[in-house]
Amino acid sequence: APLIRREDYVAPAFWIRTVDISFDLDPAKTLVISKMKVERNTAVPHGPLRLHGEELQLLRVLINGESVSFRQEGHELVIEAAPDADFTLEVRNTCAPEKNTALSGLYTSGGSFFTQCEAEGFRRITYFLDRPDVMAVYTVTLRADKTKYPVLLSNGNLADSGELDATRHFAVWHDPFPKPSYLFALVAGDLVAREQRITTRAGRDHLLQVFVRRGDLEKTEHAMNSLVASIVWDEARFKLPLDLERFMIVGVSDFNMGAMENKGLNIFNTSALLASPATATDADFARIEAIVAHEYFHNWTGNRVTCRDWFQLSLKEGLTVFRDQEFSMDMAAAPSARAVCRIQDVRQLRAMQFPEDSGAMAHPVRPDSYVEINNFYTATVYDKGSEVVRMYQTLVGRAGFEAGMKLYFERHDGQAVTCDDFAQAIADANPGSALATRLEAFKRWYSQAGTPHLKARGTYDATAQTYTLTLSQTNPPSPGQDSKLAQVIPVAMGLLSHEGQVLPLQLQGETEPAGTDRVLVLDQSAQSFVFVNVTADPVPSLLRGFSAPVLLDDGLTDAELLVLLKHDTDAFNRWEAGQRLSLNRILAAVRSGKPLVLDGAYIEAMRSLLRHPQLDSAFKELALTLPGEAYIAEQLEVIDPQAIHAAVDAAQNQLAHALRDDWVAAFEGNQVSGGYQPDPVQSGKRSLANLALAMLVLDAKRSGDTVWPGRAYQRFKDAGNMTDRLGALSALVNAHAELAEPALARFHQQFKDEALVVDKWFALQGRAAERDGKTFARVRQLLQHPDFSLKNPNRARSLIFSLCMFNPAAFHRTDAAGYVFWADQLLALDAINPQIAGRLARVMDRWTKLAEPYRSAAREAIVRVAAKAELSSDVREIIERALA
Ligand code: BAL
Ligand code: ZN
Repeated sequence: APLIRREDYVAPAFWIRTVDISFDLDPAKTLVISKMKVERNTAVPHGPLRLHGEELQLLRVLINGESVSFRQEGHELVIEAAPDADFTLEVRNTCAPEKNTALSGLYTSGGSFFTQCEAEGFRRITYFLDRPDVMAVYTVTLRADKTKYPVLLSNGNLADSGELDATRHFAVWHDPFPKPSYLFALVAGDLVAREQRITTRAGRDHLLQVFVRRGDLEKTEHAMNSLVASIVWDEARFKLPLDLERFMIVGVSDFNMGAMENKGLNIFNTSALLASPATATDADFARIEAIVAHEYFHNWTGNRVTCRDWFQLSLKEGLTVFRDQEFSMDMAAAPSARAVCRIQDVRQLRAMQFPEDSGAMAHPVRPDSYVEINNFYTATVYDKGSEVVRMYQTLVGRAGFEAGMKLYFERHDGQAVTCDDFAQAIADANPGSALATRLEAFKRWYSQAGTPHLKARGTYDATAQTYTLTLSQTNPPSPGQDSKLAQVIPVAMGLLSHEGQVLPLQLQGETEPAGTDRVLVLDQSAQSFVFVNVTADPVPSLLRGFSAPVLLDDGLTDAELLVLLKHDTDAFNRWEAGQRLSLNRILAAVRSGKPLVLDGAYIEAMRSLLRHPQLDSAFKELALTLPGEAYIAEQLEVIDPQAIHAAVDAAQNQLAHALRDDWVAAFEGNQVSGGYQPDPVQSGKRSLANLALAMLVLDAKRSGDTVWPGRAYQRFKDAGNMTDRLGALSALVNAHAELAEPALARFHQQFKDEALVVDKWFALQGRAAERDGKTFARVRQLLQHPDFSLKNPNRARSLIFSLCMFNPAAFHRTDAAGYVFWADQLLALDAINPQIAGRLARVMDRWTKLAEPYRSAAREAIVRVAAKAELSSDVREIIERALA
């Protein structure tokens, strides 16, 4: 497959204005008839009409009702003799939905039909100009057996429906909004719907529907509530209303992504849709709320204004992630709960995006080239993209950002545009702002890959009462980018005295202090900021709220970090100070090769956090959770996954032991009474109680005590909700307690008919803390379990990805068995579903940084995969980049 370059973009030679498409739905062979109104694009050189098509059987091609000569070149249908005047094009073809295990295009799942067209799935349905800058108005006719497929859905509004004969029926859907083909969707099946009617602020009535399989209806209440909340929020915050009479969500259990924002007909992975207290955890409830919101928000950021080409993917994804993160924070409401949201988002960024940004697949937020666009639905495009949008807001303020969004829609509604268009709109709405005056430099966030390293050093002059803060940045090279320019880095900050008092912030040249919290903008490789009238040697609190996606070295001592941990007014930095104290100790142990021994000062700091009378339980849980092993690895030049794990394990065990009585108090003090609610207060208590229980069971393993494992087993059995049940089960499993086995067996027996819970059962075992190779051995055994299948993406992820991606200590083995396992599963998966296989291939992104013997063994496994002739282009691209 060829490399596609951003700079080679040319507008299409033809526009398709309307599509009248019909489907005679049959799992083995579906007939598709597509009639299009086509116009030549006179703005580009005259050329043939080239339509994309893959895995299709072509039956006929007509232009203006007459047959026309054409040829097939690879995945293109080429018509040389297309007229200059507007014409109608009719294409007939068939496709085979039941054979479609790639889950891209039209496929069957559980006896129903579903589609997934982003990014390039529509070409697996019919021949088309399958690119996002070709936008058409669609009318869709579905014909199918009425008993097997009583529900027939597509985008937009239902225009007609009825019987065809004794066994078949039809429906006609019309979507008035021109859209790119990637937003097309259809669903046909035996589904039931939860319905709600709403009237928006604008006074319009809408029908909201959530379609699922019979039996799942009661698990859709949370999704429906989340949808209503999303609609209300987008109208209030950004003045963006729902624009369709009907808004539908459909759940499907075989799905590559979390969900898809098809216009008016969102299709969801059931894992991102279905929740009941008995089957879903608090984290699931939060994730569902965020994803329902995300897909809904795409209706404006993605659908009304879409991407000109796939290099601009972050235009819609970074922006929409930012919007869903803001929504989740606003839903959490209380300041402390907002901080918890932010901490969780940053933890995710550090765990997934930072390693990506320093590995073989490092790419800018707006990539320059790709072979397979599916490989670029990445943490960089999504999560770093969101951080870039957040920096706009930090630089122009919240009101300025809202004004920028308004201008963006005024200019571009109905268009397919670029990241530059977005940047220009935000800047133009904020003339003279810190953004507008540095716009070109700011846009380096789109073009330069890699995580900037920000260094901060301060000096206090007691006589002059000045504090000079010097900020500097380095931007390490990444594949294809050897040297880089300085980034524009907004550094939100404050100063505290060593006693914890907040100090006023007055920069040299200012006549009075400008508050106690401000944003410095670093736009050079180094800059000094001089604060005046500083009455005490300050402790700087930098990058508050994680105001830029960088790695910060502030050189603070333990004593200074302890000041921030106790007193910082910024909850994020308070958490960060605790993480840094932990990180410093773990890194020292890993670097020295000596066993980790936690010191008294650290233990006491953690104890006072845990005992703190005012801090929220949710915050305590985050503060007492050690940094992730992937993030720890990012701080090291050479990665020894076993050494990292040993240090984390030692820290965990010592915290468990030293704070034992405090963990007992935390467990007992965080029991929830009353009915289950997935709100911040209840879920915070459950998360801290679960952490405390895990610590107590871990410490019991060391001491041989049987009381806490027994209590955990009891709690597991009696739990009134999945969060508590899974928490107790994972405490037993991760500590390798004897009761883990009967608990796992009982859990499976109890939930064997709940696919999403069986996924949790596999995932828990795949992620279980490694001890003596037991976890790895168990995962290998579980491959043979009758419930395991590589065909269902959720199931494949639950076992294979859990081990390879989220369990470094079980995966990186001195005998290389983990890598052999990876290569075997990757090749098996690639033959079924290249997109999912492409994700699994990413596990080896960072192999060059591994210590021996891991490095050589990893290389051998990668080379074995590369030697396979019939790899998908998805996996081939990742593997070639890894070996480059
Ligand atoms: N557009 C693909 C799924 C999502 O990001 O919403
Ligand atoms: Zn999205």
